[in-house]
Amino acid sequence: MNRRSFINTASVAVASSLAGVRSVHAEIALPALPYAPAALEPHIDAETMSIHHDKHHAAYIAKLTDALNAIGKADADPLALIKDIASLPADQQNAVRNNGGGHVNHSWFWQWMAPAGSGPAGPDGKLAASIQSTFGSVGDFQKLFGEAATKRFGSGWAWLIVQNGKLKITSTPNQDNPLMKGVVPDAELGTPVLGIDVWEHAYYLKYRNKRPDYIAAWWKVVNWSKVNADAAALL
Ligand code: MN3
Repeated sequence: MNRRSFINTASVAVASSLAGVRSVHAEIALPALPYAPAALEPHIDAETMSIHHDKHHAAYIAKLTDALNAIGKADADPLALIKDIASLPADQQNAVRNNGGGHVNHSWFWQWMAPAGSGPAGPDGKLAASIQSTFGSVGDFQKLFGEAATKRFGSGWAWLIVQNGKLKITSTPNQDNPLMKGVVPDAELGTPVLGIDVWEHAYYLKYRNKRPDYIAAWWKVVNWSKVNADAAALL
């Protein structure tokens, strides 16, 4: 390398490192699991939790980061972006929808679970009252929610949402969620207070093709203390 090309190379390196400092580059952090990967055993196995969190969730974050950098929205709140996908450049809408949804949905999902026996065993307070008036009983609610989760064809989620102060069970494909206006039908928009991931990566290692068995076991690790509090604030 002659002196001129060395200087040019060095200048480019300095300029690009300064640009890196000046611009806001998206670096969305993978939220830590709020418990050890084995803490939900035997209902959800440690290997599934580790792969699901460390590999799948991390992959959504990496792809979301690329998409946000591509549209110059590195410092945007992913939750705010996925509420208004239509406002984004057309060529990045799918990437933000899939990976922004993936990031947001999984960030919630880890918190909606907790080690069995570590908190309340079911709905209480305002949530319990609203479940009773809306669905009849907790058992009726769980049956309907489980049906929504079982019937979701392919990959997706079932949700308990609060819509205008009322509970509703919905389901979405892929990584869509009930806050995605313009993606989800208006009648199914609302704030999720509980959701279950029914992608095969959430259960296949332990439950194989038996999605209903996974759903039945998952109820044992629902974090009712969070769900009760979040629902009470919206009902
Ligand atoms: Mn998943």
